[in-house]
Amino acid sequence: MSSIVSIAIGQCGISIQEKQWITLLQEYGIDECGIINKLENDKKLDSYFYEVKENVYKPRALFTDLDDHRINSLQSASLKQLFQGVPTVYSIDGSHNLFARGMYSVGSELKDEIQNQITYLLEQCDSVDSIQIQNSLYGGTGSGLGGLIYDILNEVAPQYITNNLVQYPDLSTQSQMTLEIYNNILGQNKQAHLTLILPFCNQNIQFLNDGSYKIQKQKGFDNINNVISQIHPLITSGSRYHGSINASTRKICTNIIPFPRLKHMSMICLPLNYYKQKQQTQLDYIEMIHDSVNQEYSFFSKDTFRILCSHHMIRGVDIHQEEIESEYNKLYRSNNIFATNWIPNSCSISYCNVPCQYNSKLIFSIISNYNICRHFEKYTQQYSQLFRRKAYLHYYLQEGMDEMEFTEAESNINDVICDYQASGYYENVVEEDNHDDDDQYMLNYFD
Ligand SMILES: Nc1nc2c(ncn2[C@@H]2O[C@H](COP(=O)(O)OP(=O)(O)OP(=O)(O)O)[C@@H](O)[C@H]2O)c(=O)[nH]1
Ligand SMILES: [Mg+2]
Repeated sequence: MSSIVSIAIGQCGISIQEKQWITLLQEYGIDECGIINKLENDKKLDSYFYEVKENVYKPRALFTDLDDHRINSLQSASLKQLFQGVPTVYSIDGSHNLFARGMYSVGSELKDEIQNQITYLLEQCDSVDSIQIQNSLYGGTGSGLGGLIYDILNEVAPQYITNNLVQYPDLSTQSQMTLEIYNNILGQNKQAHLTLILPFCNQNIQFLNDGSYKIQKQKGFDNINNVISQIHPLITSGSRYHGSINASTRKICTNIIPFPRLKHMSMICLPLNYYKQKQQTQLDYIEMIHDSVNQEYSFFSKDTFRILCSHHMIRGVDIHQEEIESEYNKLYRSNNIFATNWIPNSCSISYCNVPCQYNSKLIFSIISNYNICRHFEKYTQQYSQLFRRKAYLHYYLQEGMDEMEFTEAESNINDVICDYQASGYYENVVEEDNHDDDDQYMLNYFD
């Protein structure tokens, strides 16, 4: 049985992962002390958990941070017994919101311990399905310590799938922190060896949740984290459960990554993303199929999708494969969506016959499209403005960073943008102009 190792980095990563373990406990029927209540045959327990003694399970997880605040609260939360003995590696020095402290000065003191813990977790697995990393690229810890951990993984586990569920800045709003622009690009530069990157924006998820951006601050991140916590177990469900046409994590990655650097996906999960808009009883696969390529339901950006390729996982009961395939076929050949036409079967579909605990019918879509490229273009521009004047650079250099790394990061992101453009970005824009004269956005965008 293939196992999944989870690594949480910084406050955002740890908070989301804490919720994810609650989701997984419910899915597997394990209580908060790690004791299994009822063994079900279709549940592959040793994927996310490992058995420490008879019927007692622990998460295959590692929690890391550059301060002890969030890690300490894990020890006092309702899951403290579950997390007892789960490795935590942290410092009390803080990142000061600097990538360089996570990657170099403070991070380097933690490097050996993190490497040992990751190696130990991997050695505990009979075989590894994938390594999951959860963080934000806004902060110094998520980006810097994240970058260090990406490097460690490339050193000790280059053969495994690494997927990074990562919080990206929202395209439509102002920055929260000045230095997030540096942290973000420097952190992304370190993602070169990861297999799959799954970005989400808090604002978009909150909007899907209750139709308002504003409520987020009052409510904290609980709602958002609840939604995100359900995503990772879905990606691996093809590896964990029976399906008539099943797709393991590796199979999905192979189909949706036509070029090594184009690995940033948009995700849609229905009915999760409908939230209160639609009742469970109203759900039908045909309508969900159409919404599964609608950017309005995306976790990342609501900009028009220009689809390079996609994978749709249908999970549940009453699946009529032929009907679903024919509907996707019609959709991808229609003028209703912008899909690349030079990849003959750009839409792959898999079926998992074990429904998830919340929904009897579910479609989880991973879509490779050009929205991330817009984000890169906007952010590199801001980054270059700061870097040209060497603003804030001294903080990073004091922590042992070389100025060359700033230049290299800028150049690497520009290479990714070029790869997106070479894969048909402009062609899609021309197509759209023919279809929709009112959409001035892209015309202005390239002026
Ligand atoms: N969805 C979600 N986002 C969060 C959460 N906590 C923080 N964030 C977002 O993550 C970004 C900051 O990242 P943090 O994880 O707090 O920072 P960090 O990685 O710990 O880095 P430093 O604290 O700067 O060392 C901000 O954009 C927050 O809005 C959370 O629990 N859930
Ligand atoms: Mg923090």
